[in-house]
Amino acid sequence: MSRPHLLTVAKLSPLFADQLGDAYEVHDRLHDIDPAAFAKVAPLIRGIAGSGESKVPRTLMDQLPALEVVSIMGVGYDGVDVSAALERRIPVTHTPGVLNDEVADLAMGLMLSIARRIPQADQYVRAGRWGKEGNMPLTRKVSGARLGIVGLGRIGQAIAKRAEAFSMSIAYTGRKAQPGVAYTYYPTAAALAGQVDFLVVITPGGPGTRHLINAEVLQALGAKGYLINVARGSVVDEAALIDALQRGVIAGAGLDVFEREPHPPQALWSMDKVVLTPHIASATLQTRQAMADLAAGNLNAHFSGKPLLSPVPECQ
Ligand code: NAP
Ligand code: 8YV
Repeated sequence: MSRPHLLTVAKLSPLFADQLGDAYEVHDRLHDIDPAAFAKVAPLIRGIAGSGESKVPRTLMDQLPALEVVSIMGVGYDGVDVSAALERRIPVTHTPGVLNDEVADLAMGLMLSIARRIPQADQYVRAGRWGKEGNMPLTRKVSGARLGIVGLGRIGQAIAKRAEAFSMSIAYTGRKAQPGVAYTYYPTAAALAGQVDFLVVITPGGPGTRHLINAEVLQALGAKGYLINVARGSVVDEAALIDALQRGVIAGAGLDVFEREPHPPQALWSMDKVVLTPHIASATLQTRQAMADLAAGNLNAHFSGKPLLSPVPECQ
């Protein structure tokens, strides 16, 4: 039997791509690279493989009459038009759970980095300033501080667990209070921001959360408050954030995600009160392997007629 044809919509991690090579006929980003060649194979494409940042719009799916499944190597799938997929009963899968620890670890790392000025301290030593200028100025304590989590889901809860070990007080916001959760619930991000020292954002992206963190929320967080974003760039109004940082409305920010990746605004590059990482929250060998195995496992399950391992909630 011929191998199913797949279209990749991102430069896939080799950990994922290498698992597809033997079992599938893979057309690597052909729609972007060679539209004429893509037009010829489009009727054969039965699956799409992508990453959490990938775009799978209706216009692409419309060109693929034989499409049966979309597998995303990432828990976020805000780039996929799930409604369009559902109309054609095309299941969409993602990789929830296996990256919770990793993303939570980076959130804590960004919190410690921005408050304790770890990147700046490293530079201070390397530039020989310790010997010449003496000790660095004092920084901000993280243990025991007040943490606010915007989006207490799988990853948000893993962050809370770590924060408990740091003796932090924990509060959260979401669209509703969660039954059985002891942390204090605030109905809006602004109400939460007003009560915390560190505000960590870990919701999905997409239209439902676009610019959830806006000028009003940053104002509420205040001049001693820090913002950490490990969710999606779209969740924070970046122009409002830059303005708030420039005017001292908030103390600083630790950012792993940006509105236009991989091109974060230059205004942030030279700022001393930010720590910037290039969307690396899940990027360890161990976690990316687990994500790749799950993403490939979903395709393999589909094409061997078995139940999908991790369809997105809308497809369950
Ligand atoms: P999850 O378990 O679905 O949790 C998402 C949380 O967000 C839920 O608690 C949900 O609570 C809340 N939420 C959803 N819509 C909201 C809204 N409009 N306003 C406020 N809260 C809202 O997802 P997860 O597995 O923790 O992953 C969360 C997100 O993290 C992913 O979707 C992805 O975008 C991001 N992520 C980023 C990286 C990275 O590399 N930086 C890595 C992995 C994941 P309610 O339903 O109660 O509102
Ligand atoms: C990765 C992510 O950047 O899981 C997500 O939603 O944003 C990240 O884990 C990516 O999707 C890896 O393919």
